[in-house]
Amino acid sequence: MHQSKDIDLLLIGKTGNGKSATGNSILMRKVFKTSGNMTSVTKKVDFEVSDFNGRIIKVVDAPGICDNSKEGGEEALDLVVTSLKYAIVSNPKGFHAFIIVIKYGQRFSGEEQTAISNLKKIFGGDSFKQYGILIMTNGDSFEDDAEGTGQTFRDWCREQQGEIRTLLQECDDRIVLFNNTTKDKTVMAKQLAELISVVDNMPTRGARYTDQNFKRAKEERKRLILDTKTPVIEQKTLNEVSLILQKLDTLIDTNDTVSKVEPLQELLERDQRLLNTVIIEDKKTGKLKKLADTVKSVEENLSDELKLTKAWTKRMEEIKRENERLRERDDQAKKLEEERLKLDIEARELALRKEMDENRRRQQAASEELEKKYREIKDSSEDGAVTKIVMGVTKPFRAFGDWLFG
Ligand SMILES: Nc1nc2c(ncn2[C@@H]2O[C@H](COP(=O)(O)OP(=O)(O)OP(=O)(O)O)[C@@H](O)[C@H]2O)c(=O)[nH]1
Ligand SMILES: [Mg+2]
Repeated sequence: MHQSKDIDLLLIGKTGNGKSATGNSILMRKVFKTSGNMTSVTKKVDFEVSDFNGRIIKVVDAPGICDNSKEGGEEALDLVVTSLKYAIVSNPKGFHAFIIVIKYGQRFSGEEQTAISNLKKIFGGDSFKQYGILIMTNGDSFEDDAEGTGQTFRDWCREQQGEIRTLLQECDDRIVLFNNTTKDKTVMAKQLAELISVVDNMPTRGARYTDQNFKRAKEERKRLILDTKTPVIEQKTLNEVSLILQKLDTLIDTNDTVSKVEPLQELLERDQRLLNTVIIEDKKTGKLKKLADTVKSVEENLSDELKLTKAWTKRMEEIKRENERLRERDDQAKKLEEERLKLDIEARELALRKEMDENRRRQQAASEELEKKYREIKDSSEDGAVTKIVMGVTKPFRAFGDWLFG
């Protein structure tokens, strides 16, 4: 047995099982708010202390754990984990025990089991074995049921089978029955004394569950949160993948390669963002690997299609450019030909003119020569000789000769 002056307790359990009411019973005063219906009441971590026979008892109350399969269970679990993390951090000395609150008269349902198993994962695999104490509320109902049967609570515990048996074993049979409705201080003190005795006889011998222990359970918590989130992430991711594939399908059917590039690029980026989210959510657990592989294969598909489309676009552009170049070349060739023709015509014109000029000059020279000879002949005025000469000159001048001597 180990008796420490202070006793620090953390209340945990499914919502509505009576954690806050139990906290009030332990502190022997009404400090925590309790609920009258099934909706959870405790939304944040709260603590109070009481002095019981010189022992300072601190009780930390926190939000209860709900059924994760229900809508919003994922956020509710996040809230519980955050709250419990806060409860641990804000009590640096640590806790002597977790008070796992269960309710008498309620079938130990799957929901209850999940709640317990999730709590165990939050604190770490062997945390209940070392630090767990069960408090069964609704002790008043038990008294009613047991009345006249002679059955004690211990007897009842021994008779239990199945999951509740497992839980009891897990907590090394540390269980106390609490009636939270009693106003009788003696009853209150008796049940509290019993609880303190269980705490004093824990095998941990006064050791506390601290932040260090909580940190060690980090991986388990990560997995638990992911387990709860996985179906939601899967659904969301697959919806997005389906939308991406639908768009890709319509794009593949489009013949206009140029107009496809941008939407394909956008789709690829959208898929890459999705892949990133899945990888982040996986938190290196490998749980979302299959999902990530699916998104990755879509990425590869998109990437291939984009590469092909880009290559086609490039080739199309090259052909277009080639055509333009050809057309330009045609235009240029035509221009050159025209230029050449023009030059040719001009050269021919020039040559023609030159020839004509030369002809003219030649004709002029011939005419002058003729004139000169005519003068000479005329001056010598010898008959017959003139005719002879005139008959020897060119034809055009023969007419002139004819006229002159005719
Ligand atoms: N009859 C009877 N009712 C109890 C007992 N303990 C708790 N209750 C009732 O059970 C209901 C839920 O109790 P709470 O203490 O609010 O439960 P909780 O676990 O703190 O719930 P959350 O804060 O929502 O997680 C309240 O109406 C309590 O009065 C008990 O021993 N006997
Ligand atoms: Mg409460």
